[in-house]
Amino acid sequence: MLIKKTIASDPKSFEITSRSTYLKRRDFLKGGAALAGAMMFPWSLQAALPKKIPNLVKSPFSTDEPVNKYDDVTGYNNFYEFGTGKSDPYSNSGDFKSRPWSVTVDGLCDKPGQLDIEDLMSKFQQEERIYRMRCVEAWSMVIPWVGVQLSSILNKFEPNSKAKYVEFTTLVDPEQFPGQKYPIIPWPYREGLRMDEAMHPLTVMATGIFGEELPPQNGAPLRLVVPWKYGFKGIKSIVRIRFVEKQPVSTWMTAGPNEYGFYANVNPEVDHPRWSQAKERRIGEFLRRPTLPFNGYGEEVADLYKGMDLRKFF
Ligand SMILES: Nc1nc2c(c(=O)[nH]1)N[C@H]1C(S)=C(S)[C@@H](COP(=O)(O)O)O[C@H]1N2
Ligand SMILES: [Mo]
Repeated sequence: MLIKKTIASDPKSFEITSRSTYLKRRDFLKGGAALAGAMMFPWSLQAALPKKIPNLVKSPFSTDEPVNKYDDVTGYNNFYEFGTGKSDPYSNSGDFKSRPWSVTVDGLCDKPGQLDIEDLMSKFQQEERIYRMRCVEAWSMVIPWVGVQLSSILNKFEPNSKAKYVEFTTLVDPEQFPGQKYPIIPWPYREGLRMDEAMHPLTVMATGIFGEELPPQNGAPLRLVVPWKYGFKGIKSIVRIRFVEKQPVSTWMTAGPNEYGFYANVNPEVDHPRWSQAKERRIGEFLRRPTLPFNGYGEEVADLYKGMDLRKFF
């Protein structure tokens, strides 16, 4: 397994550039609009400030590519529950409530139960992992995720030998998710992983970005990150995790079975029926770059698919 070491004191590009823009914007908020609002609604100031996650550990799994700007990571999103436009999730999620929050974990396991978000934040070591993300729409970003290795969560519930897959489900709440008032895709959003994919050390349950708790548009309070797969596998605002025997049917398989498969491994050789997957535009860059098999994580994960025809299992 190839692990790139990052040195803890390395100044990451977001600390130099976007971080400072972000802080400036926060100062502006503090001094201006939010303060005016806070005088009338004193509780609003606190809600506007993202919470820093304490005791972060830098993960050796990180890439050392420069990270994208905070404003792109939080302003250019796919989250159809808030609308289909790239800025809709930012614009429509201001009042989203991600507390209290718990996830039901059940199915083929010996200790079914609940995963409480406060327990996840306080009892599990939060790591920062800088991963590439590649969307099926042929753009990509590099994001400093904060999160917990998914396997360490799943193991607490003791999946049994019948469990072959894990199914994930997003919250249904049309009051908070205006997009759910329309049949854009079949709600709730669902995703799935094979057990070995779910247990792979690169697979993360993310709780934050840029050292702070996830903003709603990025999937608060917890979402999946599977860096070698297309972005749509990274299901947001999860409320249920279920161990199952049969391969789950994901939302996008239902919406377009010949366009989106279960595996969704980033593969420059298998085109989407309506466009090529050979290249990608890194948000913030002008020229497109060639897409790497498994999004550049092939050395770590290609073995999981040994002997499988990846054109058939796309
Ligand atoms: N519940 C839910 N999860 C979702 C989506 C969505 O519409 N609803 N969009 C997916 C897609 S297509 C992508 S590319 C990623 C985008 O994650 P980001 O906005 O944090 O970059 O979220 C994924 N998770
Ligand atoms: Mo996507």
